[in-house]
Amino acid sequence: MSHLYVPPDWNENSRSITPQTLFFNRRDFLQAMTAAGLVVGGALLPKSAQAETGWLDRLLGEPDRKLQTDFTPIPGLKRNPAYTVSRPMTQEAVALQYNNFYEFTSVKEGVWKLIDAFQPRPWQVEVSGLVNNPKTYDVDDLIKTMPLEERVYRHRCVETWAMVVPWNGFPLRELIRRADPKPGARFVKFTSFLNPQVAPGQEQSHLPWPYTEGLTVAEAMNELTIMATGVYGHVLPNQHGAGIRLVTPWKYGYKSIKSVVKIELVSKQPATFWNTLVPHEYGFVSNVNPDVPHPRWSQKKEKMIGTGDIYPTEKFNGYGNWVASLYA
Ligand SMILES: Nc1nc2c(c(=O)[nH]1)N[C@H]1C(S)=C(S)[C@@H](COP(=O)(O)O)O[C@H]1N2
Ligand SMILES: [Mo]
Repeated sequence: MSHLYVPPDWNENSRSITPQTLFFNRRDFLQAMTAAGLVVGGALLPKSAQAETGWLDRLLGEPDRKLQTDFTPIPGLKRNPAYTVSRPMTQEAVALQYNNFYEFTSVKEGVWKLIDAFQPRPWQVEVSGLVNNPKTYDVDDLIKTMPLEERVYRHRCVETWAMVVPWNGFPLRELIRRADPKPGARFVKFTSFLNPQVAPGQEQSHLPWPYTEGLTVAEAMNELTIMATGVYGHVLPNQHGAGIRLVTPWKYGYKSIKSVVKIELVSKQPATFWNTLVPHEYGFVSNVNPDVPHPRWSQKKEKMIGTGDIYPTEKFNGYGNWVASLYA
């Protein structure tokens, strides 16, 4: 049985969206990929860095399979009404089948197909560095002890696709307060897992694994910044970055690092995955801004996955009220 999330504000508009098929079909997938010219890999990588091979063979070698949708709802989860989005929610089946997770593949439509070997439980996250109380947490304990809430946020990928999803999790600042930063802490460095045995993309040695990201301490302490332990009313499915991920909705999607194993308070701006790989395309700050084009495309508009609806891109992805003062 599937238990696809039914949003509390489910409206006519989102109900009329036709979800993608819940079944993976190799032939249709390959036809779609070839038609879209996507056989080499994801748009974030410039052509010169697109050296991924092997994903096609892996996909062809596996049987067609059904998308997992039978997630257990989190009881008593409350939506925080302070965060509303004036666009329809993205259908869960759409978000589950269109992911950026380069540890597995650069083909967004193929991530969910390659993710079964990934075991996100038990999942530990270390909070350390320039803090008085370093500690390693078990994610299931965090889910029980942190102020868990649901927040509907926009998500804007630097590639111009966008979605609206209900994350659940807690503000990162709660975790940072518990850690009690020392005076020299100015940045927060995030590190994702490293395990090429389950993540075939990590066999690509020209990429700077593990995936890393960073924020200033002020950005990390902003009330918008959350650590998501779930989405659509349940825990995170593998492809969305289980066991725990960062969500910074005013920044391009690549800042929202998935499957975090370490959060460190540091004194210097940390190196990050995309900035290390292609520094002239992906800066450290990476706030959504329609007036600053990507070197290879405009950022003026964005396309909602699932519906294909096009909207003008907003500065700070529409979250200026919360974050503009950080950059004044
Ligand atoms: N570890 C890791 N985190 C990551 C990525 C990745 O490849 N690896 N991709 C990023 C990008 S580019 C985007 S747009 C979002 C996509 O999140 P979603 O697949 O849950 O929609 O995850 C971000 N976090
Ligand atoms: Mo992205």
